Amino acid sequence: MKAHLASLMAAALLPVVASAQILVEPDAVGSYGMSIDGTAVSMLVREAGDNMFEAELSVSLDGQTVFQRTYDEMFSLFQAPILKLVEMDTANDAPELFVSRYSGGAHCCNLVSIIAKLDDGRWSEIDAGAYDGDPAANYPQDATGDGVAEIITLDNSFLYTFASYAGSFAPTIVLTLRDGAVADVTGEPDYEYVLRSALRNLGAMPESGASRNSWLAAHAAMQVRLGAEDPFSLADKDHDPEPDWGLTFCKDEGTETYECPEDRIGRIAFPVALRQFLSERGYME
Ligand SMILES: [Ca+2]
Ligand SMILES: [Ca+2]
Repeated sequence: MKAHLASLMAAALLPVVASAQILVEPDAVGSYGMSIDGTAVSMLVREAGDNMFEAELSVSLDGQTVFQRTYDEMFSLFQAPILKLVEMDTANDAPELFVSRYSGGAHCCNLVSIIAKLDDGRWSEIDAGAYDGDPAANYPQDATGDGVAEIITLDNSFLYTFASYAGSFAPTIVLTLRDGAVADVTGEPDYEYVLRSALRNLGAMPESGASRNSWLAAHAAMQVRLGAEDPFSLADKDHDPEPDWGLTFCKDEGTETYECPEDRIGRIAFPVALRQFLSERGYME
C-alpha cells in the first residue's frame, strides 16, 4: 500500500510535459503565477486608483524576462486577463500563453490573443480576434489528442448578418497557431468530427423568418468546410424569402443602407447574399 502511494507521489512529481495546460482566472487583486518547464508566467493584479485596476504580466524563459505588458484601464476585476499556458504551436520549443480579456459592453467581447515565441526568438502577442459570450468557450483544448491545443469557437461574423443577435446562428470554427500566426484549420480532416458534432448541436431549423435563414447560413458554411457535394442545397430550397435582414443594399454607391433613400434600396435573394458572404469570409473562392 505504502509502495503504491510512493509511486503515485513519484508520478505526481515528474516534470510537467509541454502539453500540460494550466489555467488562471483571476478573481481578486494579488499575484498569480504558473510555469511549464522553463517557461514561467507571473501576473500582478492591482488597484490603479479611481476604482480602476491593472494587471502587469510577465513571461520568462529560464529566468530571463521575454515578454512584459500591463493591461490597464480595467473598470472591474471581471476584465482581468484570463491566462492559459498551453502547447498550441510546435514550431517553437516553448508553450504558448493564451490570453482572454473581457472588453465590457452588452454582447461583446472577449479579446483573445496568444503570446508566443516567434521564429527569431522574440516573444510577441498575436491577436486572435474578439468573441462574444463566455470566455471559457474559447479556452484552447486539445481536441485531437496530439498534445497541441486548438481553440474551438463560433465564427462571430455570422451574428447580426442574416438575423438579429438573439436570432442568429453561427458555424463552429477551429483555430490554432501555426508558425506564429493564427490559422483557421476548420476544413482539415482532423477536425471533421468537430464540425459533424456542431451540425448535430445546431438544433432544429427555425420554422420561418430571419432566424431560419441565419440557421441555413451556419449550416451551409459548415457543409462547405466539410467539402459537401452540394453545400447550398438546403439553403437554396428551404430559406424564407420574406425577411429583409442582411438582404438589402443601397443602389447609390458608397451610401449605407440605413442612410439610403427608400426608392434607392435594392434587395438580393438569400442564396446570392449567402454565397457572397461566405466568399467574403474566406469560406470559398
Ligand atoms: Ca509551442
Ligand atoms: Ca490537437
